[in-house]
Amino acid sequence: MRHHRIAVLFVILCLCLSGSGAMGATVTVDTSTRHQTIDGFGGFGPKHVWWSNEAARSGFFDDAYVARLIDDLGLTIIRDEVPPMFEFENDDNAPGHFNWPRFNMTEYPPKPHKKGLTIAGKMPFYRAMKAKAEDSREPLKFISSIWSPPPWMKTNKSTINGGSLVDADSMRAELAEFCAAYVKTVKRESGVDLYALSIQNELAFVEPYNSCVYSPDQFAKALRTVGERFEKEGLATRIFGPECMGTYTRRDGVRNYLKPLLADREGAGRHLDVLAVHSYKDGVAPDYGDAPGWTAIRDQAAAPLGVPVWMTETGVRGSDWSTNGMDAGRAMYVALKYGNASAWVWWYIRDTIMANGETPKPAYYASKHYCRFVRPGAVMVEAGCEDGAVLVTAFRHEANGCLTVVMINNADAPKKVALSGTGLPAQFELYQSTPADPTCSAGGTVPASGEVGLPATSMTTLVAGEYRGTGGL
Ligand SMILES: [Ca+2]
Ligand SMILES: [Ca+2]
Repeated sequence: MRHHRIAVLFVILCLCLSGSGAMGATVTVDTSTRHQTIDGFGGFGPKHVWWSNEAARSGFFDDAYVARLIDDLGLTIIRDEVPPMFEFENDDNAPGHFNWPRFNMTEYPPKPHKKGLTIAGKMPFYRAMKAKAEDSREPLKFISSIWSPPPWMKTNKSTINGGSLVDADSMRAELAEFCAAYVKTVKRESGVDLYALSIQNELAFVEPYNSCVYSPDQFAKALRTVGERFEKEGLATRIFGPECMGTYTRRDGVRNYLKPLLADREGAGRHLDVLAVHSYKDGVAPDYGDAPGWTAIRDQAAAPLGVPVWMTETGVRGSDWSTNGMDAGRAMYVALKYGNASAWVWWYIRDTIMANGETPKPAYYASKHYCRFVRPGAVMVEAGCEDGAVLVTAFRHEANGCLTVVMINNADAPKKVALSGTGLPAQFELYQSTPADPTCSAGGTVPASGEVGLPATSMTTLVAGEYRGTGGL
């Protein structure tokens, strides 16, 4: 009887310990098994929306916003829209010849007060971001997407309500000239070498705002024409796309848009440098996807083309740490882990992960766990935890001598974990976000040989090595 009672007590004790997380699980990091190289993390736009009337008078950003993105969040990708009215009338009838005075720097003809929708209105923000990144010696990539070609190139003669690019080689050549002129103009006006350009945002959708619909074949033909023009001009700007919904099998998803590229890898397929998707259901409601969905995009589309995967637009859900923050962290984790994504780019930073460009939301801090501590050029290495509620990714940056381990405790109970792996540094800096303090707070240093406490519903980043001021643009 006594033995029986002791056995029962032992079982209860074990249950209590595992329930409280006191029995540690092991997080394994294998730096010798390498996956994708990180291009960066970031989002869209300045502090005030580009279509704001007020900001046209007072400016679209301030120094505090720019400094916060570069020095605090650690943003390394900033996305923008290519202004369609940059060529609101054809410069001339020769798409092979730039008639520069006819490209429109300052006007948005339907709405003259919308200065943020012009090249001249946008360039101060580009120059400020570039200068701040250089001053802080942080890497920064600028990327841009076309929401609509100029109206005269389209079937509906408008930038809004869908329509298509006129299906003719001559008009594809005009689109290619428009893209090349934009890249050259951004360089001339801001000094920025545009890292990547998308020839069409969410190309399956008719929207009441700037939009344009491409069939998969039309997309492939336009992509090829723009890609060949970039080669001819010697432009290093990569082309990312198709910025469709991040679903593999749906009609408006990756499979259909990639089909003509995979069937013509030496032609059109050669010009897609990055496979980019948006994590939405419909262009508005976030859909962060799941492990099989991301893996299908990676294995069946990106891998055969030999290109990286980017997520270039999505929003957030909820408002508190447990929803807004944890959702953002899990979304990035799934894309990184199962899609081997090399970039994650939010929609308008000012509203998506901040409030009015002033106050960070929990999703800002969840992003920071990756953004600040995983710099471009880092390679995701194999990592995992025997406890399925602990979601682990790890990144090794050789040039910076930096190892970053990001751990999400997805459970409602606290956990303790021990690190295991060869060549781990002696100690890490710890940064943590919890329901009580969702601000990615510094928590001192922890020895790699000890246990790390992961509070319930939390994110923890361990980092060793250089991750600030490691290089310019
Ligand atoms: Ca033209
Ligand atoms: Ca021309």
